[in-house]
Amino acid sequence: MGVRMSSKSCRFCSKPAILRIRYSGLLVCKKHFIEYFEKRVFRTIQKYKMIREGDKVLLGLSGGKDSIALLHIFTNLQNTLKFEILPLFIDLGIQLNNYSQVSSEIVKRNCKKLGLDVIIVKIKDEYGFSIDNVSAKKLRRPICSVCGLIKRYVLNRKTLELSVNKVATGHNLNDEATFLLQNIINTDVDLLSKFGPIQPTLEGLFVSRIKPFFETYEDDISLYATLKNLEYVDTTCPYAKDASTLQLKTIIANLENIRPGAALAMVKGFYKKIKPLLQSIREEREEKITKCKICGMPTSMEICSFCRLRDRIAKTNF
Ligand code: Q46
Ligand code: ZN
Ligand code: ZN
Repeated sequence: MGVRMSSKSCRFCSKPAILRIRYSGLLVCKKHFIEYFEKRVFRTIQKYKMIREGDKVLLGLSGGKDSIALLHIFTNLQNTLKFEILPLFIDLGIQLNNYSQVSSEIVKRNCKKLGLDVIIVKIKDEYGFSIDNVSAKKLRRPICSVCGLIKRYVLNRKTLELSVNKVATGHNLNDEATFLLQNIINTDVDLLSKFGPIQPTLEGLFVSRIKPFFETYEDDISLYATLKNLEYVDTTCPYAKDASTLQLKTIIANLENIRPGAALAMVKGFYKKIKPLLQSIREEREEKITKCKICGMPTSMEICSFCRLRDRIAKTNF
C-alpha cells in the first residue's frame, strides 16, 4: 500500500490525500483510493482471465475482511462481468469467543444487505464433528492443517452439488508470499508447482479456483474495508495463535518494511519465471487422481484424506 499522508492534496481532486500509493507514488484521497483499489482488483481478474460471462462462482466467506471485501467487489462487478455469485459460509463450530456464531451472523448481514442468499454448511450437522471436537482430540496434525483440509473438502463437495464452475477465495498477496516462504522452507515442489492466481478445471474432479486478491496487499484490503465501512469479523480465530504461518506472515511484513514491494515482486516473479520450470518437472510424474471409495471425491489414494480423518475422529468418543 502506501504511506499515510496529511497535508497534501489528492492527485485527482482537491481533497486532502490520505495516502501515497506505493507503486505509482500517487497521492490519493478516500474516494480515489477506493477507485484505485477496485480498478486494481478488476485488472487482476481480467489479466488472469478469472471470470467469464455466464460463470457460476462459489465464493467462500469466512467473515474476515478479505472475503467480505471480495463479496462487495464481486457484487459491484456482477453486471459488468455477467456472472453469478453463490456465497458460502462454512460453520466450523468454534465456540470459544462465540467465534463461529459471530462470523456467521456477520456473513449473513453482509449477504442480506447485498440481496444475496448465503449457503451455510455446519460441519457438525453434516459430518458429526466440529473444529472444537477435533482440537479436543489432540490429533498429531496441527489444528489449522486439519481445518484447512476440512474447508477444502467442503468447498469441493459444494462445487459438485451446486454445479458451479469456479470457486473464489479471498487469499491476498501476503497469504501468497507466506505460502511461498513456507513451501520453500519445506522444499515442497508439488505445492510450489501448483502456485498461482488460478487453478485450472480438472474435468469431473475439481473446478477452477480463483484468487482475485493475488496481487493485492493485505493492508490495502484493510484500508478499503475501513473506508467502505464494511462489517467484518475483526477478531482472530482462537486457534490462530497456534498457527506457525502467523510467524511467517510477520517475516513477510518485516521484509516489506525493509524493502517495499518485495512481496509483490516475489509472488509475481515466482509465478512468471519459476513456476513454469517446476511445472514441467511435475508433469513428468503427474499423480493419478481417482475417486475416493467412501465418498466419491477426488483423491490420489484409495480413501481420501477427509474420510481417513473422519474415521480417526469417529474412533474416539468426545
Ligand atoms: S479458522 Fe481454521 Fe483458520 Fe481457525 S482453526 Fe486455524 S485454519 S485459524 S484461517
Ligand atoms: Zn481525490
Ligand atoms: Zn472420501
